[in-house]
Amino acid sequence: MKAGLIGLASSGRDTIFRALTGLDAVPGLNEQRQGEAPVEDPRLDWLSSVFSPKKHTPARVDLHLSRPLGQNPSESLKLSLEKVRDADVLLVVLRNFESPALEPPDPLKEAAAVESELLVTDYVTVEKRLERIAEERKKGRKGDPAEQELLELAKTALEANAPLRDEAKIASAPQLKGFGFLSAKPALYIINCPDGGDDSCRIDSKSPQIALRGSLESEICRLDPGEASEFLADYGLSEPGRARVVKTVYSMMDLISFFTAGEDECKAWTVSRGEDALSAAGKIHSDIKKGFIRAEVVAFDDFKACGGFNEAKKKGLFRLEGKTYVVADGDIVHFRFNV
Ligand SMILES: Nc1nc2c(ncn2[C@@H]2O[C@H](COP(=O)(O)OP(=O)(O)OP(=O)(O)O)[C@@H](O)[C@H]2O)c(=O)[nH]1
Ligand SMILES: [Mg+2]
Repeated sequence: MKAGLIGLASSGRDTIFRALTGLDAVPGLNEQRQGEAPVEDPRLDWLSSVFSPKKHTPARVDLHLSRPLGQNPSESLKLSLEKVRDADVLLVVLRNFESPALEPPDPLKEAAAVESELLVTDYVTVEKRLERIAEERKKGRKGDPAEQELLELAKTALEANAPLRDEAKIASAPQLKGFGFLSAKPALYIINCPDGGDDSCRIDSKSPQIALRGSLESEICRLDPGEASEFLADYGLSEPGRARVVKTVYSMMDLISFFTAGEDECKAWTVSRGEDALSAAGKIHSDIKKGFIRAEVVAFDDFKACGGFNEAKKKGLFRLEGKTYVVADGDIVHFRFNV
């Protein structure tokens, strides 16, 4: 799962990047940066407490921080958004704190400015491609009529300022996937609130949104778990903003986790709801997919109730499943394969 972190200049993109990944963004450097936000999961923690593995590996959301939008239009279109073209979801940072040199915060207006950058970028892409198709046609090459029709639909939507994510037929069309249309990606607004104020701000938008205190959250991210929970309690927070963001991304994208567990490693893996065992095997290694024989599966809750593999086996809770088995959230899976 790859998320692109975008926003206008000074919205607090670096701060939110730090709050989500624990990594410092280099001050003043507008370079694109990458990091990972771990998917905290008490089930995986429990598995590790049982197996005491050499490695404990949570699932993660990969994060790509883009350059700020809206500075120099021609540059921003080309450079700012290039690295997020293949993102599955966009995290859009909106400033909601006062800053001496800047206008008073207006997250709704900022959301509209970002959206309009996405629409313009997509419009340029659509126009270029349609021009290309027209040229090819003059040369007698026919091309794919379905692609052209979809592009015309996209153009009409964009002209009416409608993001492509609202146009189900376009957003999911395989013919258009390669273009990486930005306004077709689901967006999560992160409203970056001041430390002293409250974090109950909401904007009027169809897209999901999370208000958090970015600076505070970027401090929480640096603390060890004990200190962090004290800190959270002091500020009346039930969990770190990072966990809220990751959970929301999981639910927006309809993602679930399954586990592999043993003395070497306890690890959580991300799959889409509805994905089958063969595809899940491919997430781990292409050889496991290629040589797939069976998946041994036990549901986390059953496993926990038994306290271990042996007991779960005795009780017959391990199921042998085939390639088309639909993986469930919390499954503990052992793949048998042969290469
Ligand atoms: N009060 C307050 N200030 C913040 C917050 N987040 C960022 N800032 C301040 O706003 C300024 C910009 O924050 P950055 O995180 O660097 O924002 P950015 O979007 O990466 O900025 P540029 O890369 O310079 O466009 C810095 O001076 C931060 O200290 C916040 O949540 N609350
Ligand atoms: Mg920055």
